[in-house]
Amino acid sequence: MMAAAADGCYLGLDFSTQQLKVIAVDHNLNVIYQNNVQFDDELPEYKTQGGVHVHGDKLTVTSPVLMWVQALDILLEKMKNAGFDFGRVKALSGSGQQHGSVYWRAGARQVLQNLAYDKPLHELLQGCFAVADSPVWMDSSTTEQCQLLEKAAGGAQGLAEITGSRAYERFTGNQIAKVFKTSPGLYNETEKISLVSSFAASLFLGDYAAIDYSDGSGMNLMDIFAKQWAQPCLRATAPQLEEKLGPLVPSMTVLGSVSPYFVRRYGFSPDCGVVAFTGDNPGSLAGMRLQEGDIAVSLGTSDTVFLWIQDPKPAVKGHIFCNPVTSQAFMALLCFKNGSLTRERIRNECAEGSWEEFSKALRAVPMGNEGNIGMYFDAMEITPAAVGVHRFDKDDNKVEGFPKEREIRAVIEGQFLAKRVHAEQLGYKIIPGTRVLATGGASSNTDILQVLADVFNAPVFTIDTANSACLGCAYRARHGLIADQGVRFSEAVRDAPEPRLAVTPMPGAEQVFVPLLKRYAELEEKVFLESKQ
Ligand code: XUL
Repeated sequence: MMAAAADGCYLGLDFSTQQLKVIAVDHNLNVIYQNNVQFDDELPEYKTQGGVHVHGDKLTVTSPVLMWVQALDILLEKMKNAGFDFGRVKALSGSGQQHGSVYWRAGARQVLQNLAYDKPLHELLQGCFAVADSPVWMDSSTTEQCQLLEKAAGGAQGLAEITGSRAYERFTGNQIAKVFKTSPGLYNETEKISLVSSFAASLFLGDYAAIDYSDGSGMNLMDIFAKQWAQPCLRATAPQLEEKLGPLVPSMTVLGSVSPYFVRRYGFSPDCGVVAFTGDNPGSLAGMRLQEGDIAVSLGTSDTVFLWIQDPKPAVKGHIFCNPVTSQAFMALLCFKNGSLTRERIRNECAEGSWEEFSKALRAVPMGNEGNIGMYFDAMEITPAAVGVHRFDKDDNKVEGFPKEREIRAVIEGQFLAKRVHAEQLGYKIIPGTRVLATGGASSNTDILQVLADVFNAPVFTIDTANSACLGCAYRARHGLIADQGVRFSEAVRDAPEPRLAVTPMPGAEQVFVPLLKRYAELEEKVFLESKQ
């Protein structure tokens, strides 16, 4: 029997590096169920650490694809045993760790279409994968392939202008090129290549699921503006690749209904829709309900920034992806390696290890740090590729050190200036109504958030993103069912919990920081060029 609309619920799954997660939300978007399967603990026979195998060269990193399949068997069994009513699920969607790839052997599609419901998926699909160990995003063994691809696409900037990113080792095209080069036999046995996301969708669909625009943007193979495969990139990667990749679809596409296997084995409704799966970062953007003009800043071991961008300018730093909640916009992802460890080092050296003292110092020195600027790249930074501590006085002269309180303000202002500078270089614009959404460890410190609000001249809200990718995909499942009626994602998730307002910018912040942003950009470029020599 079909569940009444008000009883319906939506599932979001997240096939991430260390675990598989599920969240169910009801019609009002309240979370009604969540569970997970930890790969290392619950599937010890695969002998993974943190969900992966790091190979002898330390550069190659893979995960057994059958482990992911078996994790889904376990998760669904857990849900069944907990009495979860699968018949209520109106639609499901999901996300996968970005960039990872799955190689289906010739004949696998037939197996997917004819799954015997009395057996678990991992038994049925045992012979279906030409490559047993899927390359994942932690792999960095494809430098040679990256160089060849950039050459074929007119250089790093040329490739970024087509695909949204310069060549990165973990990006799928370069991984596929390596499989073709090192194991041409296995490549030729492969009838279909999926991303982790579209592979997971294929399991539910009982057929090959299309790759969505947003996760497809993490491959170095897609023209993100034309939303098609970029032929020069395909040609430079491997033969017959377009056939093996299949079509690209908007991220909100309903791909079909769940396969009869799930109806008979678990009691799903035959009408339960499968909405295209996407990457975990796009999934998080949906979970955070980022809107036009918003920026999300995750303050963790490394700091990550997500942006909603209308008119992107791809660069050799950062990534531009198609936006997962509307085909009319883009998102950008920036990663800063020196995050909380650097903040903690300065706290230990200048504030006796106390966050309270650290906060006091932030309050004691006026915003703008009297024109002093610092860059603290303790480890080789990603954005930009530079290392070392670099301090400048108000006249751009290099200085050896700052007094303790000034050093504390310099590290926080420097980190946030960098985020705004790089965001704007990718085409991000602060607009009236812009919100900065902060998350991660340091987002509990209001004085740090005050600096963030001042540098962006926008209010800062805090959000909990522990499960944002998974939750975002439950929201996307709901939106997918009504997207073709013209309902926007933001309308579909209006009832979801709101982020909490933490701080608003101080009067005069824009006047202080506009000149500093310009100086920071110029000084950082200088540091970057010096580092290259
Ligand atoms: C993004 C990336 C990681 C993975 C993590 O480019 O490589 O964030 O998506 O799962």
